[in-house]
Amino acid sequence: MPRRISVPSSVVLAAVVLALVVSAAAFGVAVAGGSRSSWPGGMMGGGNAGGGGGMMGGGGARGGYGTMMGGNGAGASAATQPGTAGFVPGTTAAPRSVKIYAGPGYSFSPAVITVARGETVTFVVLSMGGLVHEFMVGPADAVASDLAGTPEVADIGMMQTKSLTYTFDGSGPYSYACHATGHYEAGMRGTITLVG
Ligand SMILES: [Cu+2]
Repeated sequence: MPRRISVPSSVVLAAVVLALVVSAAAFGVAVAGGSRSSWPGGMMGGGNAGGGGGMMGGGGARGGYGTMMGGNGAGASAATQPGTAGFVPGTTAAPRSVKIYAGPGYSFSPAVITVARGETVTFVVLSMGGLVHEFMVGPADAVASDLAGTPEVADIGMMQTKSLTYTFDGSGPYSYACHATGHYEAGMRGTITLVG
């Protein structure tokens, strides 16, 4: 009967919306906290860069996204981008931290990352939205074909973070992708621009 069906379903819908709002807000806080206390960029930054990132992250999911982009472009350990004066490349002892959003949907943000030839980068991948993602990085042909043995972190669930460290000591080209079923085909991939 319509009445008995419509009332419970609207309650369920409200609960789902509430859960999404709450989790999005919690994620924003987590990003802000992480950039200050545990992520290398925040730790090494101190001062103005670290504080700025934290303030931007406090605004919830959208604020957190701003923090991510700021972290890549103007974060403490990446005050300058590869190929520009003053850039300090990551090493195996002190990898450069690069943050990436997986999702929402079948996309990575950013979709293009610049890396200095030979440097070591720790990719910190956060999954947004309700899909479970993977993150694979390496030579472009291996990534495109999902070649066994190519470095990868898998099962990155909603609001989860997983890290993967990779050294770009080959000739390239390099790329990254998600090979959860159907995701790569839907366009979930990114390009590494090698400089230096
Ligand atoms: Cu995916």
